[in-house]
Amino acid sequence: MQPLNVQTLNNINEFSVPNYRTADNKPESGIVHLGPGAFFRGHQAWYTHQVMQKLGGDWGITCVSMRSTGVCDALSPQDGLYTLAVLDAQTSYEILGSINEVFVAGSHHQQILDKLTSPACKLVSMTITEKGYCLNNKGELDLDNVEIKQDLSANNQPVTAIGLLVSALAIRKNQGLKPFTVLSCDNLTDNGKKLKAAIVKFANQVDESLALWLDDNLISPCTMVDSITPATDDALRAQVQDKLEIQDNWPIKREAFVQWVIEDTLPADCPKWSEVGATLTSDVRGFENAKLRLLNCPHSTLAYLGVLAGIETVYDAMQNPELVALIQQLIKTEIIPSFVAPKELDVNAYSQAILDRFRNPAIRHLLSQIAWDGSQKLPMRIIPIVEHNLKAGIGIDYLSVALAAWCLFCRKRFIEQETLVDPLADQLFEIAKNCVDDANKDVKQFLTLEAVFPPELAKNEKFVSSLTNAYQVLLPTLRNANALDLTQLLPQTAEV
Ligand code: CS2
Repeated sequence: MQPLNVQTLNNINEFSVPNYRTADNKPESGIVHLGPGAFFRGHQAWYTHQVMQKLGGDWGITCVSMRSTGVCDALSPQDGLYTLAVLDAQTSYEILGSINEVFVAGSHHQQILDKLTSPACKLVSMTITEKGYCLNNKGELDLDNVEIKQDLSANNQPVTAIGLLVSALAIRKNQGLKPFTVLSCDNLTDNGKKLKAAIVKFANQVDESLALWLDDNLISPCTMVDSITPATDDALRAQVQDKLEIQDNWPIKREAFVQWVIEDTLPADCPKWSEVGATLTSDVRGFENAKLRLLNCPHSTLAYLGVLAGIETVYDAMQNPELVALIQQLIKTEIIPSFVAPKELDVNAYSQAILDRFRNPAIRHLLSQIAWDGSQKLPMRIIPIVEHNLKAGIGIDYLSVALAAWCLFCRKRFIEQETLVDPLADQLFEIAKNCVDDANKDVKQFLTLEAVFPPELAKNEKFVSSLTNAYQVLLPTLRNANALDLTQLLPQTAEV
């Protein structure tokens, strides 16, 4: 089987290949991207590929993996090229060429710094997940974070994205260059604002004048990103090999639906993503709120309840009538009333379309993947709704079910001695160790975790009682996946 690379591109006949990459020519890297995971490769790298396909331009992407060497090892031998499989009624395939190269922070520090400080670099985007920003529960840079402390105290190579960005921006300032634009593409509310604030706060610890310069000059638009991107599996590798007759080390798959909303502060000297379907708007917050609340919140709810019930994928969970009824009640009675949607969004239709996406039989999206990093995700996608609803006198009982399911999910991982993928795994296992199967006592243990439950909320009687009740109802599932009985939580009239 021939390997995928720029030499073999010409041999791929039936499928779309990049028209801007040849054996002896590639666009310059106008973009550096931190965190080239599957989501980035299926989403932003695809938009940028579309831009270059249609309009050309020097928008090649230099990728930086902050830790793992996997993407670099897989894509370097194939000149950054990879296959995107779009899963719908029929699967379509295209080869994307927007990635020029992949570096690893620990091994290629000088190359990365050279790229970041080159005048050609106009934009640094990132998908580093919620934890990559090192924020505290107020959404501000956590100066007590061990890695932030490390980056602030030593002259070593930075290990955090924030540390790396500030070190490059400091050099740009000294060289009289403009700062690059920074673009957060993670599921955080006000992601651009939080990112800029974190960068300025870090810079302020290093050099006050740098912080002032960044405060005045750093452009950091907010964004909302959306496309369901399950992890690559061997079945996809085999499928790509079979269809394209080419060996691709790391193809990517995603659903056909794709959305990118970017704040209209994006400077002109950036790829024209709006020419290929991205939306530029002044109200990203409205879209972000809608997506975090109507997609990510139900996603996490399904993930934790589903894992407790021994269900593997989102599609499978959507075949369970009780789970679906619970999600529908959650959406209708607690999520939709919790926020003001942008004028152009029909919330009911949007929410229905999301549930239809969850039912896509072509997508095998593992609940255990969505369950990762709960301590980082819940404060973005569930806790703000609870806080809002308590103030506004709106229900919180279904939201509590999601949170109780998460607590029990952490305990389940502990009891079964399985890895808990979460930066707070040690703390969570310590809590799990102290649990005694008494809902009142166990919930109290979890509520001590300030990173997830702000102290005000942890003291709120209505919340504590709702969470305790949900925990009590779900407790039997901890040791018996068949024990999930949601009927007690659903109104008598709910359609199951
Ligand atoms: C999911 C998201 O893993 C998760 O937490 O909720 O990755 C979700 O699939 C994307 O945000 C969809 O755009």
